[in-house]
Amino acid sequence: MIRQHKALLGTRIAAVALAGFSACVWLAPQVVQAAPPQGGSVSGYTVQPGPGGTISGKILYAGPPVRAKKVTVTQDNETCGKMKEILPVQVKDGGIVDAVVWLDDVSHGKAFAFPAGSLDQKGCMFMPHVVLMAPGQLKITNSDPAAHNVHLFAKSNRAFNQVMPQGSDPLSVPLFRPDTIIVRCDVHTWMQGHIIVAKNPYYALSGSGGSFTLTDVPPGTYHLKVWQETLGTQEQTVTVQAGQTASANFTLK
Ligand SMILES: [Cu+2]
Repeated sequence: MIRQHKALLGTRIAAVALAGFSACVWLAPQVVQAAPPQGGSVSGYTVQPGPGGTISGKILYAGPPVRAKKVTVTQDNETCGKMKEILPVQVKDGGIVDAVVWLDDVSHGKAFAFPAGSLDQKGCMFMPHVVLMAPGQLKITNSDPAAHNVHLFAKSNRAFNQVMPQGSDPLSVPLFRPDTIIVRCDVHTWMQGHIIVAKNPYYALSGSGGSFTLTDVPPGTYHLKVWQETLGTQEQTVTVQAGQTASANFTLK
């Protein structure tokens, strides 16, 4: 799975490298637009609230002991430190944190209610590591006293690549199509994050213990999927009844 993911990543990088390179210029700071209304129309999904049920569960880890990848920092040491330890998977209280869980085939239900998409660069890391947002504008900030270069490897949205010097005004990047995007900094090679632009409101990021909850799910049977950046994707079917809680656990390794 990891190998497939890397191969896919390589193809993706090659595909957008040219577009990204041509966009790699020093631009005047962009004006930040107001947060877009959440729950705008997304192809294949209709807002149609009604009685629903809940899906809750845990994303558990059963792989080998997690070893951090150590990266020696050779520039901007005052801001970035001397060493970065990058975890391929973050396990907390027995579960996987920051796995993305979603209903893949829900056609209608509640309105989008995710927080506005926001990504910061702090301590030479992308924060949060995984952004989950509705289609709309992603606000990107640089809290560091150093320059970063935000590089989005988008599939459905336009590629984006821009330098953000120290003290830059926030950027606003239009991401109006559902997508899974890798974000990198071209200055600091270890900086990598993920942006998930959801195609429906039934997405969650797993928290401590790997736990997640999806609420107000219309009654029905769905494909529930989970994705973690180095462990890949799994799915299972889950049936939801109004007023009930369905349990769904995954074990990744
Ligand atoms: Cu950077």
